[in-house]
Amino acid sequence: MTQRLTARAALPEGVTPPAYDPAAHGEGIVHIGLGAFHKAHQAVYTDDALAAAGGDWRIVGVSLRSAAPAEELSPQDGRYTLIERSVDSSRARVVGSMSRALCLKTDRPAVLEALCAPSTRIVSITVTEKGYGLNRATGGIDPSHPAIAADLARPDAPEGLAGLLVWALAERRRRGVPPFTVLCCDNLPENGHLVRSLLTDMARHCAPDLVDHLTRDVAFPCTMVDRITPARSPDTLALAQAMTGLEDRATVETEAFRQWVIEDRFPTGRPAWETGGALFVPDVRPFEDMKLRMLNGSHSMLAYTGFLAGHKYVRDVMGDSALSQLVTRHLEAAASTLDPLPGVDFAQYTKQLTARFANPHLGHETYQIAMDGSEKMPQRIFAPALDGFDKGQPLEAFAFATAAWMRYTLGRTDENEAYDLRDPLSAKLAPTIGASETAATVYDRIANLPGVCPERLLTSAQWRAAVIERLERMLSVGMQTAIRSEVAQSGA
Ligand code: CS2
Repeated sequence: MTQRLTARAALPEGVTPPAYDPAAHGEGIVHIGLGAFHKAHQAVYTDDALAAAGGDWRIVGVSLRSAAPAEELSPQDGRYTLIERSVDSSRARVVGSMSRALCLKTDRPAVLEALCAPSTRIVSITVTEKGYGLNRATGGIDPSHPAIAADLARPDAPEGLAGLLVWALAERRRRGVPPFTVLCCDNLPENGHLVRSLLTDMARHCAPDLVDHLTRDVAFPCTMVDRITPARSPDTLALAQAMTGLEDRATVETEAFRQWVIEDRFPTGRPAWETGGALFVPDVRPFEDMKLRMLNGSHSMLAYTGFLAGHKYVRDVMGDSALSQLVTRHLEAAASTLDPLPGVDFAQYTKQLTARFANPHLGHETYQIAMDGSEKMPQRIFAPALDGFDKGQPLEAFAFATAAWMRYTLGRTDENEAYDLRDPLSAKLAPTIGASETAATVYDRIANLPGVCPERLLTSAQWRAAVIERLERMLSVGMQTAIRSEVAQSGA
């Protein structure tokens, strides 16, 4: 039987072990959202910081609902193999920065204690866009979000992110323990401000005397996070075993590239993340805009078009010359909505992104990226479209991406095969059974859903016509042909 990866397991040559003794370092961070992205990103920067500068900064990983991540990690002493895949090499390293893995549902007392421990100075978060229960129009809570509704009903037994953090911050104050810094690592614009406004509104409803404390004493630095991390597949597990000779049920596969830009506001300290290459800046916003609009925006566009054109992986999209031209067009259109960012060359960034997307060793599924479109489109496509609109720039690239998303929400391929939308708004986005829809009725039905499309785009006849024209083509000739005619029309 193959031995399991643990703290004691011997690693073969070529697999990098932690360059420090993990057990000699205490805990300092609770991370909420124990998915592959955290394990490929913040946990790796922390691993590098512990190796370079030490400190009691190991991570207590917490998932809110699923017990699987803790069940995978706990028998392995929190260790896992990270496989970093560039175009010409694959490297395996074992990450030692995670001290424990817990699940709120099954280990509630331990999670609550970790959140209240004076040693916990940072709570970082990756729960995906839809995990917050945010009402984008007000910046406050969305009471119809299941976790928000549950926590409003029982604030003393929180299940969701907002309820849990408000509870923990109140409990720390009651115990006389200074607050932790809240570090949002999800792809949301001004993510720190957004989480502060979410928690403040939650507190207004269930702990009103905490509101001042939240606004005055708790730091919410904004961050831009980047590392393309496909969902784990059976091939990832097999690769980890082939590279390490050990069984590792918690392994993660990712690209070699990584980037982290952070506002340096950590009143109770932080790991030396700069030793792993993190960049500390006074204002993250321009970096966030660049990444959300260029990387994530073109990702969403290529996911909807690519999935419907029959491309399983992003690398296949990049091998389709027509579609890859539209990816470049999208990147350029998104770049032109940005203010100049000193030290960053957007043309260079575009080249780097297309090379990253084309990485032949990453099995990054278009279907994975296509998930949760209603939560992603506003910051990725509509915000730059609106800026472009205000500046009088061409809107074709954004209209094409919007049409592709709307086409995707219909839930059937051009061959009439059904697929699951996987979107919190699925029920509202999906067409009414039996309804006969045209491009215009699909557009009007979706664009007018509350909170989906910004008002000023909604009232633009030019925008509406540009999206409908493209959606009409996608519906009548199919995605593959629509892609080719978009290229022909645009001269991309
Ligand atoms: C992707 C992101 O799934 C998606 O929506 O666009 O997860 C993307 O891979 C990361 O943000 C890269 O840093």
